[in-house]
Amino acid sequence: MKALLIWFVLMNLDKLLKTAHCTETQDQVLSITPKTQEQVDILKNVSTQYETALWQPVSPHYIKEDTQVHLFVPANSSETVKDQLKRHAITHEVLLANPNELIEMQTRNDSTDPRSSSTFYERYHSLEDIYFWINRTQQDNPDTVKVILIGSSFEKRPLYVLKLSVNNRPNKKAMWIDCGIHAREWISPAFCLWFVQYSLSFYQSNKEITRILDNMDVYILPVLNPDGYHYTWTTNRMWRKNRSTNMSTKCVGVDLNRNFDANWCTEGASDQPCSEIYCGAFPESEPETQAVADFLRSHKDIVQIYFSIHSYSQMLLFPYSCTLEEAENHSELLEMVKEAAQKIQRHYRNNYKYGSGANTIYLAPGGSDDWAYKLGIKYSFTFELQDRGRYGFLLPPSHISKACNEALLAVKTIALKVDEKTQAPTTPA
Ligand code: 9B3
Ligand code: ZN
Ligand code: ZN
Repeated sequence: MKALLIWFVLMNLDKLLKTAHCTETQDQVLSITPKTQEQVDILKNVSTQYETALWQPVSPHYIKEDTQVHLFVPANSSETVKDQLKRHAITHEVLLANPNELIEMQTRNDSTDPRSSSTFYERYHSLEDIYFWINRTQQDNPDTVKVILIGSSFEKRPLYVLKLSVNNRPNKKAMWIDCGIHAREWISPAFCLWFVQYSLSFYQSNKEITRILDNMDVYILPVLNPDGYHYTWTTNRMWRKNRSTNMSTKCVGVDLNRNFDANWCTEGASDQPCSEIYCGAFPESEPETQAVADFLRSHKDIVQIYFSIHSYSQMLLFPYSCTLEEAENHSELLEMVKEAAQKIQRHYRNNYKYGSGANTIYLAPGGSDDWAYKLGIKYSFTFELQDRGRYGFLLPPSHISKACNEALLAVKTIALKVDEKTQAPTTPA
């Protein structure tokens, strides 16, 4: 018996040691709420000086009193960071004790694993898989799906847009949806795939999607930032920006949602290349931004609705984010997101905030929705999908279907409203 026990202990020594040490040696996500201006300043310092990744807010600049900060702390800075917090009597909670386990769960579930029980659309997919899926989707639906190459990324990966078109009615209008502007927001590309699959499956059986597709073409860009997305699969799950490099700095990447020409690089963006909200050298300096902007400029007469999909925090936003001024059709846009949020509440019992970007999250210039709005696309939206911080960017695959269905309901609600408003009246009043 004793021998058996000794044998057991020896066999599991590594595991036992690891568990005993786990609070010191593992990556963690902490939730910290600074109570005083001093604590705010300490926290700003900690998140910039040590190797950490801010989840919320997006940049130290936005850290303020009595508002939760979500901070990813890698194992090697764990001790120093906690020390600093302790020394200034800043309390923290562990939001995620083992983010690595979550990360591993979400990556091994890719289609290379045939044992995976959930369906293709309830898993996250590598960039290679998504390219493969784009190709196959077009081949399987040659009459409705076209693939358009709109440009390429900094690292020369193709930017493919899927065009869904069920008929050739003259003067057809269109809707645009882009996903994956920010690399770590994995639920976003998952939504674009979900939307395409839903549209192809339920055209003719669901009356809302049928009406939408009968009356408009849909352009879908599943991964706006393929270099960043690829990087989150191979190297750093927390990466946000693209992967462009510049002679004048060692820091990599531009925040593509600060690189559009809408009050570019004013308050709410940074001209520092090492910042997570770096606006780039000039508006549309990045090939990804330029490809999207060129495509929308050349289709601005037909595109009526613009959607950009992000995560996390559950918000339905519309212009402006780049100024506190109200958009010309503010009340119309507010009405639409309000209806969408109410429907989500009723169907899925989940709460989404809504409003203009600047009033609802923060003042932020250079975003794609504001730029599209200024271009003349008067129904322009940014969605922040699930969740509200429980898992943050590491939303487990088991939550994909609910998160996507909520967003789908919001897209359908808004698209139908726009369709209704813009139908030429059949009989004059
Ligand atoms: C930011 C801007 Cl600049 C915008 N126009 N609309 C939404 C946002 C929020 C996203 C961001 O880029 O910070 C959330 Se991840
Ligand atoms: Zn984002
Ligand atoms: Zn976000």
